[in-house]
Amino acid sequence: MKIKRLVVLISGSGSNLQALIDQVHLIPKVLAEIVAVISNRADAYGLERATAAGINTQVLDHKAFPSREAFDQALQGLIDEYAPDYVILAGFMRILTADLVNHYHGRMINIHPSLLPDYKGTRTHERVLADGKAEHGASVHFVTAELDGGPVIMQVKIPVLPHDTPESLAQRLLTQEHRIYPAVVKLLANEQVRLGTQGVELDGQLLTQPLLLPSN
Ligand code: NHR
Ligand code: GAR
Repeated sequence: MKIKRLVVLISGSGSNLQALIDQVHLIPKVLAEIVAVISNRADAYGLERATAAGINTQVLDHKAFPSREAFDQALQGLIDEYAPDYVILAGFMRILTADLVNHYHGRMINIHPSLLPDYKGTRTHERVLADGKAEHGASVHFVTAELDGGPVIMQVKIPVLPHDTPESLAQRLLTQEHRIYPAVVKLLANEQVRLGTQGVELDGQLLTQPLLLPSN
């Protein structure tokens, strides 16, 4: 099997990028290489993580473009220079146009900090607490034009604890994000998971519900 080329898009800290560097990038037997990290923000700490790992970095500042369409056209051009097999959103905070998303149909994934389809959008930890939920989690999904609405590949669940704040909940979930995202990228790189016409397939079988990452 050919080594899969991954482009990772970030906007911030890049701790999920770090998990991919540590658990996926050029790890023996995984067959995947992060060929570039692209940020829409020049001050994203994740750029330093990429540089430290010897990975190409690019900054494309959305504020330098007159419209979302213009930014996305430039972004698509930049991504395609690296001829990726998969495009991985890791804390990337810009909504993408349908044209860009469709160009990478079945080849773009995102990690979202909620048990989708619940709590699409932002400030998920705060909203989960406000609603008095007993459980929270993260979802890795194929990206489609519908925001946070694409087919979910895998989820991880955590309990909400009595004294949780949005920050403590976010931190505990992040630890699990760092397990689930590499697990999904490995399944893609090994060609075990794909997006079929009816939904997500694992080893050629249509999933009737998302995979659940075992808790540790
Ligand atoms: N684009 C499409 N078309 N579909 C998805 O499912 C996407 C997407 C782009 C990003 C990540 C997503 C998340 O996991 C993602 C999924 C940013 C916003 C947002 O409101 C919403 C969802 C996600 C990422 N962004 C504001 C905007 O105007 C800017 C917010 C900011 O800069 O802080 O783009 O949650
Ligand atoms: C993660 O919690 C990720 O799930 C979330 O942002 C954080 C990024 O952390 N993503 C979104 O909210 C996408 N809109 P990181 O930069 O340390 O990986």
